[in-house]
Amino acid sequence: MARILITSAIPYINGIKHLGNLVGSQLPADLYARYARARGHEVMFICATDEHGTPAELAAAKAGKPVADYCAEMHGVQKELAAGFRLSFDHFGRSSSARNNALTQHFAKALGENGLIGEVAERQVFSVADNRFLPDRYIEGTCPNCGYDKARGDQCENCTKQLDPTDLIDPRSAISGSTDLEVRETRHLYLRQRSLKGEIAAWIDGKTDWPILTTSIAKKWLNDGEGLQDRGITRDLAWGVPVQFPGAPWQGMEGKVFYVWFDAPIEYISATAEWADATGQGDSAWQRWWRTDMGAADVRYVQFMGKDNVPFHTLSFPATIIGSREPWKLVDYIKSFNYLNYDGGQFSTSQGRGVFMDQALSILPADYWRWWLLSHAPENSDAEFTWENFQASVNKDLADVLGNFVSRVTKFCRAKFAETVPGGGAFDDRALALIAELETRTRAYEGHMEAIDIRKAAGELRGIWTLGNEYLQSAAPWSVHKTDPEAAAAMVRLGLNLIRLYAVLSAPFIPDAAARMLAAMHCEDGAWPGPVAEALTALPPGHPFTTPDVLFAKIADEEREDWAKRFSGVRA
Ligand code: B3M
Ligand code: ZN
Repeated sequence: MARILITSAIPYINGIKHLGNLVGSQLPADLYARYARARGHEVMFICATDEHGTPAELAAAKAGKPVADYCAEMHGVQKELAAGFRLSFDHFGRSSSARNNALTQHFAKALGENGLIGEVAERQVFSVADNRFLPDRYIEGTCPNCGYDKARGDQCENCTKQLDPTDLIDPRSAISGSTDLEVRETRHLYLRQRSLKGEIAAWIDGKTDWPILTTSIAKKWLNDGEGLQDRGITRDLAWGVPVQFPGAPWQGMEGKVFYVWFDAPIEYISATAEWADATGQGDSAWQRWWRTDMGAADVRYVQFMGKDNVPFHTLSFPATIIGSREPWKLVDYIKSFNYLNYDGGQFSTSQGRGVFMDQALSILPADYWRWWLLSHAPENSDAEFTWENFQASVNKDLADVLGNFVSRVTKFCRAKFAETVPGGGAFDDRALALIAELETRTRAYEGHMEAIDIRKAAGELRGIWTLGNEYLQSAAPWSVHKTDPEAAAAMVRLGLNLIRLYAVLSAPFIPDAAARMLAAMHCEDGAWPGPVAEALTALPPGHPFTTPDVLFAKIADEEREDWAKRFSGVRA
């Protein structure tokens, strides 16, 4: 038994996430967490909402709410949707928590005392009417390139040209509309990452087992062009972790907060502390996961994230940890993902294009989505969601293969024997061959799950389900029963035990259906199978069961067409 710490990239607070976001971090992290728990490991599975920064401020302003209220509300919404998708976090924290405020300031202080933070004077746009410095995207004006009159200071949305606020014609504050803007000098803290480059490079070089996607992005950022640059870690914003705090090794930083990407990964640690607080435990309960001097040295730490988040987790966050010169746990393995596209284009939060978590659950139960998304996870390249493919996978894998197997075995048994496992007869050669093949495939499935090769694992599981159907088809207990009821009984006994085995093996992918299968088998023993031959004797003759209702309903063509229309863009 090992101890495994699992974190998913923490989703931004500004709105409900789409299925592309979900499959890029939270869902695969959940798959792995469920598997690790099923194998008897001690797991700490952490996620949170990423609540700071300009996007949060902007979204709150748009919703006409104070930012703290907006975040509290959206945290509740995201937490509930996570539960709806059966994401089994030990804790779903908030980066705006008191814990994260304190820990972010703690890290900043340690970095400062280690000489890794410098002050840099910059010239930045100040709005006199708003009495504040404006982040680039808070400045609007006319694009010098295309003439669009609502271009932002960082980029023109119309022609996509990257801009500097000073490029804008007739610039104005996006907050008040005021044109009374001045360029003033302001000081910011910079993290001297360059002086940590050697250490970070050596650490990454040691990670020879990481997925290529992860290491290639890390090395590109480490070595390309000018390589690892010092990085501004403060912003002139009101919402965030204050930079000026008692005991801070700098002065005159009032009104500034840490950059959202500085405090967000620290929230992985803080959320574990929030978990300890919420469960009435002391600091040692979370420190044994994070402090190598407090027991975390033998923890395996695995992170999940989309590819755009990789530089922050391979360079910036490690720079924070390493630079603190304190014994914090560094990540052991980073599983990263490409993008999931939507029906010939991209999922788009701003255009409301694609299926969002709340919408998905309003049309089908979580398991349908979990199965499709995980079995099509964008691991080695970008993947695409199409309604045709979704319909085909669900109808075939879940309804025709798994669901049909469960239904045929239980219904046949009920009709010809009773709603109990029938005794008598012995496994014939066909049954023994099936068991041998299941043994091989179950061990292969474990190997893929261990390696977090999600598509391969899903493929193996699908193969395991198919074996059952093929067996049933060729053994044909319904015709054998006419001449040899004992032989048919042995086949059905094997089939009923297979339902239990399938429930256990499938639970990380489709937890609700798995629970229903176990319940139908009147079985509380969800223990992971050792030798398959042994696992298939768990339900002895005489053991009662209940024939379940349809496990998975097929998706009809009309439904598919209706959904394809409804989710083509612009959310209501
Ligand atoms: N919130 C970006 C994202 O949701 C960012 C991740 C933070 S992980 C510490 O993709
Ligand atoms: Zn433009």
